Parts: sequence; C-alpha cells; structure tokens
Amino acid sequence: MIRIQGVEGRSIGVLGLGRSGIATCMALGVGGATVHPWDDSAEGRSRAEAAGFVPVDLARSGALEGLDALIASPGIPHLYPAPHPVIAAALAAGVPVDNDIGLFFSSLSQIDYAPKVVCVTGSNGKSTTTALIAHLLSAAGRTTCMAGNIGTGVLSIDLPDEEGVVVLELSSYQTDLARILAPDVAVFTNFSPDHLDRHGGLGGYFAAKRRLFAEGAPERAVIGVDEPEGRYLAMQLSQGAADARVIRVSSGQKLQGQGWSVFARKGFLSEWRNGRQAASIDLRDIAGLPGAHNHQNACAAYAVARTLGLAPRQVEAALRSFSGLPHRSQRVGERGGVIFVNDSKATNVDSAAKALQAFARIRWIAGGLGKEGGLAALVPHLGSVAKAYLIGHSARDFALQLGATPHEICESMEIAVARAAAEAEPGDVVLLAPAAASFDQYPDFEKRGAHFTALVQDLPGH
Ligand code: UMA
Ligand code: ADP
Repeated sequence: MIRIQGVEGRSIGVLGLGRSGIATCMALGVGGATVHPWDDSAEGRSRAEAAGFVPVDLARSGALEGLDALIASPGIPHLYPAPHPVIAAALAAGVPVDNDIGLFFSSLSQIDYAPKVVCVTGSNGKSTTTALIAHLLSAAGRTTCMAGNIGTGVLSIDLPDEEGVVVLELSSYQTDLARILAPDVAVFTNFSPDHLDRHGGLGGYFAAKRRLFAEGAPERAVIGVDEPEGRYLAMQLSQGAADARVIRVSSGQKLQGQGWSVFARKGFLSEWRNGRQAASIDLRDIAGLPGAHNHQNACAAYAVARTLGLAPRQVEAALRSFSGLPHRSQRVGERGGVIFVNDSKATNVDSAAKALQAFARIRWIAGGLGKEGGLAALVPHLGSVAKAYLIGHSARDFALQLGATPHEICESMEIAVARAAAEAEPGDVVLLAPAAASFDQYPDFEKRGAHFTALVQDLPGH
C-alpha cells in the first residue's frame, strides 16, 4: 500500500467506498490523515467499517467544514450530468476535490526515489495495452505493477524499486478529476464516443483524456493517430513530425516520415525512426493478439517498451507469450474445427466492429442493453457474419437493424450458444461480441463472458 505523503494531521473526506475508495482510506490513514469516509450505499459504508473506519455523513449540512480535501471515486459524477451533492457542496465551499490518481502523483513527487510511471488512456484497448506493457516489461526482468481502471485501486499497490515501472490504466473519469497527472510515458490508444453523459458531450470527453498529456507534459507520448483527435494531440505535443517526443502509432497507415513511429499493416509491425525502418515483427500468428485492433495495442505497447530501453527482439519474444486478457478476443474453446471466442467486453459498437473484422466467417452472438445510436456504425462490418444470434433486451431492436444479414432471436445465452454451435461449420468462429452492456441479464460483462465460456465448455464433444 502507498503511504500518502503530505497529509499528516489533515482532515480528508473520501466519497465512494468501492475499490478505489477503500484503498484511498487505508493509504490516507497510514499517511497520518484523519479520514472521513462516506458512501451513499449501506454496503459501501459497511466495507469501510470492516476496514476499521467510521463513516461520516458528508451530505449533512456543515459536514465539509474543516475538511482539507475531498477525494471522490471515479464512478461518482463530479460535473456532468450533475455533480454529486457532496461534490457540489465542496465546489461551493472551495474545498479542493481530487481523486486517488492525483494523490498518487502528489505522493510520488514527495518521496526520494521515483519508479517510472506509464499511463494508458483512450477509448478502447486500454486494459489490453496496459496488461501487454506490464507483460513485456516483466518478461525483460523489470519489476512491474499494474493498477488503475484495470481493476486495482492505485493506492493499494506497493511501489516497485527505482528500476521498476508502474503501469496505470486511466479512464476519462480519472484523468478529468486528478489534480496532478505526471506520467513519464503517456499513451493514447484511440478515440471513439463513450461516456458522453459524464463529460457533457464528445468535446468534454476528449478534453478529459487530453489532460493526461497537457498537465504533466510526459517525457514521451505514444499516440494512436488513426482518428483526428489523435492526430491533433500528436501535433500539439510535438514541434513537428520529426520530434521524437511523440511516437505515432497506427493500425493500417504507413507512417514512414522523419519522426518515430510504430505501425501495423497486413499483420506486420514496423518501427520507423528518422525515415528508416528500425525493426519489423510478424504479428499474424500471435494467438493472444488477434485482429487489427490488437495489432494497434501491440504497436502502442511495443513503443512504450522501446522507450523504456527494451530491444526489438526482446519485445518480439514477449509478444508471443502474451495470453490476452479474459473477455477480450479470448479463445475459450474449439470443437470440430469451430473456434469459440469470448469478447464480452465488446460493450460498444466500436469494439464489436473491431471483433467482427478480426475473423473471416462468424456466428455472431450479440445483444444486451443497447446503447445510443444502435448498430448503425456496425453495418459496414457485417460482411463476415454468417448469422447473428440475438440475446437480451436489444434482441428485437438489433434484428430490425440487421437487414439482409441472417439472424435469429434467441433471447438467452443458452439458446444462442446451442444454436450457433449446431449450425457452425468447420472454419467458423462463434463470437460473443455483444455491442451492448450486460446489465439487462448479468451483473457485469465478466459474468456474461464466464457464462458463455461455461456453456461452450459444456457442449457435447468439446
Ligand atoms: N457511490 C456513491 N454515490 C454515487 C455513486 C456511487 O456513494 O452517486 C458509491 C457506490 O455505492 C460504491 C462506490 O461509490 O460503493 C463505487 O465507486 P466506483 O463506481 O468509482 O467503483 P470502484 O469500485 O471504486 O471502481 C473504480 C472504477 N469504477 C468506475 O470507474 C465506475 C473501476 O473501473 C476501477 O477498476 C477501480 O476504481 C480501481 O481503480 C471500472 C469501470 O467500470 C472497471 N470503469 C469504467 C470503464 O472502464 O468503462 C470507466
Ligand atoms: P478498455 O480497457 O479501453 O475498455 P479493453 O482492452 O478492455 O479496452 O478492450 C475492450 C473491448 O475493445 C474488447 O471488446 C476488445 O476486444 C476491444 N478492443 C481491444 N483493443 C482495441 C482497440 N485497439 N481498438 C478497438 N477495440 C479494441
């Protein structure tokens, strides 16, 4: 656990007592602060009690008087669609509002050694890229720890030694609120609309992500330039195309100019520097990284590894041993020449579109709690779909949007897996890539993916 520096004797409110909130209470406690934890749910408050803290109702009038700061959890709105009432009161009273990421960086600046910190943000591929960076560095013998949006509150980690690296996945919620963001290396994977309600629209969402690059000026920025937002960011952070402070990354474009770039085309990763090719890696048979979207992640992680001193051949060997993350393009079974892939994390249309482009002939299990805009953006990628098996709340709505693509309303995962498996031919991929949230039928995308995997493993002849 991290001992927060500079908070001894201070009174600090902690709003939200989930993974990040409880880790924050503990780290503030060992740092010598008086902690005032609060959560709107009784469950959250009992978590604090179990950890030895006494909840203090921060919503009652006058509760913020004397507080030196309020630390808010990422899931709690701090501005849009409307600030949580406790945050609104803190803003009105002039109490500084921060989060665990801001505390992490302010503590790091006050200790007498500094491991490198790599932060990864972007719309899709953050977790995969974060895990891949950690894997590449560990394989090279560097002490590595991974935290942030990937599931571990950053303040619960033990800092590695000076040669070590902390790899943080940061969501837009986290980059928007943190008062200090000072990574050594910052990564922007790609950009597509998400979480718009929490950022007052697309501009606010991009602005939240840009803070990671604008606030602390990382020594090196690795930027995916396949969308205008990435190109704009790369332009703003560099003196020109030849400035090696920015490594430009693409999946699909040749980036062979004077600067530093890493791109993937037709399954081959290329590193270019000063107008010359520095390395090339064949990614096509790496089972843990299927599809052009994962090749984008591979390029970003490769660029970070190179920046931290790894050699191309060292990175290549480690890419091959990456097994992927559960629920992201995860191969969970094979039966009679049919491959089963769990991409339950494809909760939005952009990530589902990428999954549909990763395989040639697909039996596609989709549906759940659909998002604004429906399937419109997926229509150009339906060519690989032999048939769609639709589940959940959005099944009928999705069916209306699929046009001539063969489809069947299955309602449940059980029926969808059974039907897809029965109809699949050798060479087909049965792909769960829902393009929808899971909450209509499951507590989260992990449970949905686990259910799919269990059903696949129970198929006769598997
Ligand atoms: N709460 C309130 N009042 C509210 C809303 C919530 O008191 O109005 C309380 C809840 O009762 C609960 C706590 O706040 O006890 C939950 O806080 P949280 O939602 O911030 O969840 P944590 O468990 O702290 O998890 C957070 C991140 N969650 C979100 O950003 C929503 C986790 O990312 C992250 O892994 C974790 O910190 C550790 O850093 C998850 C996520 O869904 C995976 N992220 C989003 C995404 O990837 O799309 C951004
Ligand atoms: P994030 O942490 O940003 O949500 P994940 O690595 O968890 O990203 O992947 C989320 C979803 O997006 C999965 O369905 C995954 O297959 C897909 N995905 C992974 N990398 C990319 C990428 N670079 N571009 C688009 N989609 C991606």
